[in-house]
Amino acid sequence: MQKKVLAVHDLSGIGKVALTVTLPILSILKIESCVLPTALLSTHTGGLGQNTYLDLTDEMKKIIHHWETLNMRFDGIYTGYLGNPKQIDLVLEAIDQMQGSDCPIIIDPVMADSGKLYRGFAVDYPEQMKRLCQKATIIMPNLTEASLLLNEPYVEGPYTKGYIEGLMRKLSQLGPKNIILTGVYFDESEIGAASYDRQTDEIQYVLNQKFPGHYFGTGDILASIVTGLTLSNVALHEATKVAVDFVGAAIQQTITDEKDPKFGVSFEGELPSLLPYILN
Ligand code: PXL
Repeated sequence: MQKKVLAVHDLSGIGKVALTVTLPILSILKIESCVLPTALLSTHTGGLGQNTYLDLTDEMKKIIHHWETLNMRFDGIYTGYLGNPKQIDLVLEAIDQMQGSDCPIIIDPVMADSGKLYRGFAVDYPEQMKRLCQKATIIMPNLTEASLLLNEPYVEGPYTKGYIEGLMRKLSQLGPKNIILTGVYFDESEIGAASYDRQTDEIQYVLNQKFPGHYFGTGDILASIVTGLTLSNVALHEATKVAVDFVGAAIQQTITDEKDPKFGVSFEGELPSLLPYILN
């Protein structure tokens, strides 16, 4: 049976973040996406000028209530950019009402990067996001989001293994079984992610060549692949490796294409590399 994921993200028209990367990735893995959009933006909020922003909180409430009448049950719930604390409450309601019997909850606590909250988020937002992370099976913060979830000061890289491992163990104590920490690097040559499984206390690092600059949407691509592969029964550490390698290849392609990374990475040509992971 084909699996069905509830995808809770914004729709940014330009910039290849959120739904515009989530949907193609889940589709190529033969997973059905049911979409609960959080906001409609002209572009992402990260440096493409004065983006428009239509908040969809009230619409989300109506959509959830309609779906409850349809008795919807999902095989996975995957959330990314949520605009405000009210949306966190709505997602908690959706989890409560529509979580299937074997339904991983994958939370990408999108709110900050490079030591700073994204434009538009209040200072108490991380505290609200923590409530959602407590319900998660897998959380996928970057290092800024991890420090905010733990109420710790942001530390600039390069990092030590001791620091990274300490963060992951503390994050798993919030509730999630698995942690994937993104943006991990130990020197200026390589960057990637660390995955942690609380059950085995096992940590894996996947690192690829580090390029200067910021590549928008790569966190969303990573989390979408981990979501899809988890639903395809691929184990955490392998899913993380596939996702990090995919992002590395997409960044390489963006550089080859001489594209401005503010407009997102050239990931489309890499999609067929995910075909072997379709669950039959
Ligand atoms: O890639 C994360 C993301 C998602 N959605 C919106 C964003 C960002 C990052 O800047 O602005 C609207």
